[in-house]
Amino acid sequence: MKIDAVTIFPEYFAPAQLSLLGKAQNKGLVELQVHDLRTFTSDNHNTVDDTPYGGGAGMVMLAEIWGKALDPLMVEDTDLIVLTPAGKRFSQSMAAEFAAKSHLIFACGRYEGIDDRVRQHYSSPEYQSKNVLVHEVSIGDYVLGGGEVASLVMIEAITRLIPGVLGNPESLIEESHNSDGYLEYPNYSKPQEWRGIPVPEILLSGNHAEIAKWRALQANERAKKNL
Ligand code: 6GU
Repeated sequence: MKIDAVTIFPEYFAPAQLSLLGKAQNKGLVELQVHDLRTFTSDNHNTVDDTPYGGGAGMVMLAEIWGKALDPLMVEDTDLIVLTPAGKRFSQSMAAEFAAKSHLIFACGRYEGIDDRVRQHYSSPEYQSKNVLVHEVSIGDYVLGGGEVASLVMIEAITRLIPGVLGNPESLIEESHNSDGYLEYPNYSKPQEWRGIPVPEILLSGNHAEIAKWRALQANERAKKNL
């Protein structure tokens, strides 16, 4: 999978070289390229934003600069992901859909966001015929300073679902028992007793059917508690 990220803070993406995602790049499974939006400016101050038409607080990122940055990246079969707190909520099922794609672009907005004509332009029939899809995505109900951290969250969730990225694919199979993709029951490892707290007896029994039943019950209790 090819991933492009466009940002005024390329340094935010340094952690992408670590751990699973770093290894996935070394293995050639993921090719991440980070682009500095300011390199597409042509004025002395490297301006990327201006005041909003209609007035109001904050600044809007300029369509002209974004167009220059995105045009060369918008090849056939591209999903352009525009990060905004007003976007559709990111989820495990969305991660699975993006994991099957060949080319993702993360457009990291700052300030009050990107001039809406950028979204409109790349959603036009000309781009639709090239199988270009534009998505506005948010990672949750809170406001971040920009889309960089949200992009990292999405890239990590998406790339670990690409075949060959996880060292132990069984952890994916195990997760798939839950539609949201995570383990719901409490986990225990060695030692059998820690600070006076024992591991539940059932987990030491070797009775896999009973263990599965116990875990399902625990998962249910936990789900109720965390609603
Ligand atoms: Cl994608 N961007 C910003 N700025 N804030 C957010 C977000 C994105 N998702 C949740 N909060």
